[in-house]
Amino acid sequence: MTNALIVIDIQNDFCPGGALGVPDGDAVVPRLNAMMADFDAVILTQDWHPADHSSFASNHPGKSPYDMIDMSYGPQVLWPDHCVQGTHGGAFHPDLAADLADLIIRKGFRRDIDSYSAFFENDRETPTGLEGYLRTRGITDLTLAGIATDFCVHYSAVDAAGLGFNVTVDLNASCPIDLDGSLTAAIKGMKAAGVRLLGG
Ligand code: VGL
Ligand code: ZN
Repeated sequence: MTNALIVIDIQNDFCPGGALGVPDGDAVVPRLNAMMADFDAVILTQDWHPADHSSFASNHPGKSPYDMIDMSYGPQVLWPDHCVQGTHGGAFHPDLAADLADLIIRKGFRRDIDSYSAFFENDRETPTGLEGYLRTRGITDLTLAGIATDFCVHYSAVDAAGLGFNVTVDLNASCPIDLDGSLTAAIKGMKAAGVRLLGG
């Protein structure tokens, strides 16, 4: 068994004071840092959008953050501008031990498609390449944690389980956005996909 810790989107914009700040988003950082030593590989994901990204409400006249729209690939939540490439909001939280990561995988960099999952973009078929990296390193077991439990952690975990990895999500090292019941739906979806849930 070879295991990896995948730390999802611990970026300033998802922490208190950030554009899409989740209450207590920064509280999981010490726990994540401590967990890193227990794994054969540490991977960080980074939400990384161009300023004209189609998931931003500001790029859809008349729309507000958290409205839903139909994209070519299905329904999409519109978000406040966040994690714009090269900005402070897109940078990792300064206390995250990012130097200990083997790989940083960026997602959401194509204007016309959002990407919650670390494995596939929101069309559910365009790969990020992470699967190939993990397989070529012989990694079989994944622990995922970070922000947001009900979006990027959830989608990444369900995809990883679907790809045949043994997947655990550590809820004590994760933080939700919790939009219209999204946390309850995410927990249900992860359980149904065979994801092991720790804590919570
Ligand atoms: C995320 C909303 C928009 C996340 C990313 O990291 O969960 N959520 N972009
Ligand atoms: Zn995003």
